[in-house]
Amino acid sequence: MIEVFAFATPNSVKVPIALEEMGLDYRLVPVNLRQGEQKTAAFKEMNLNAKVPVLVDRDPKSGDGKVVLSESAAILVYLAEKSGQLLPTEEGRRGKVFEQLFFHASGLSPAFLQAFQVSIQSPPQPEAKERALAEVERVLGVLNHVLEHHKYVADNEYSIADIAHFGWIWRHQAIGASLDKFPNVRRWYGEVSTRSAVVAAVEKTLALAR
Ligand SMILES: N[C@@H](CCC(=O)N[C@@H](CS)C(=O)NCC(=O)O)C(=O)O
Repeated sequence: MIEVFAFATPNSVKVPIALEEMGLDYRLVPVNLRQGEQKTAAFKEMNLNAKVPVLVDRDPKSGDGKVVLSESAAILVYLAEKSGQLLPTEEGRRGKVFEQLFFHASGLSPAFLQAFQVSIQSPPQPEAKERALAEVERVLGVLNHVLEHHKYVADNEYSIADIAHFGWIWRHQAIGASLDKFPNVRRWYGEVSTRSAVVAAVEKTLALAR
């Protein structure tokens, strides 16, 4: 059984989505960020960086003992390799999935995180908000271009790269962003958000904060 230490957050939701898509058994273990549970010594033993998600696999495909992993993109790659799903083996297509995963980790995710942090600042900082949203729009523009000629973000096959981007784009309204100017992203978002695995994972992830 795989355990996922998570909360109702954009980085957390990626992991149950992948697990639902792959049909792997798992259990979500809530880590209440509002109460600072990610900073406890017990949690930091799993992830010194004190952030969710963390995956614990007591039954890895090879090797002894358990695997404990942080960093949502690394977890997605681990699960794809474990299940043999959502990561193509052909090197060019596999490279494209990694391109999007790295773009996610170094571009889209930091832009959305910055915009989220600015959006909850008190007192409000309109200039900082405008700057942060401009960067969100820039990265959404890049993705819109990618999706102009492809069904999914790494070519025409759904992959872990779609799951990575979905995690943050799922929260676009919360940071005050709109997909209206990005019709290809909107089309992709509508399609991904209605997949049964995504609906189930989102529901279970949101329940962590109830
Ligand atoms: N690069 C990490 C980022 C993880 C991350 O930022 N997690 C947030 C929730 S989405 C968190 O745990 N924040 C709590 C904190 O910073 O104290 C990943 O992709 O997993």
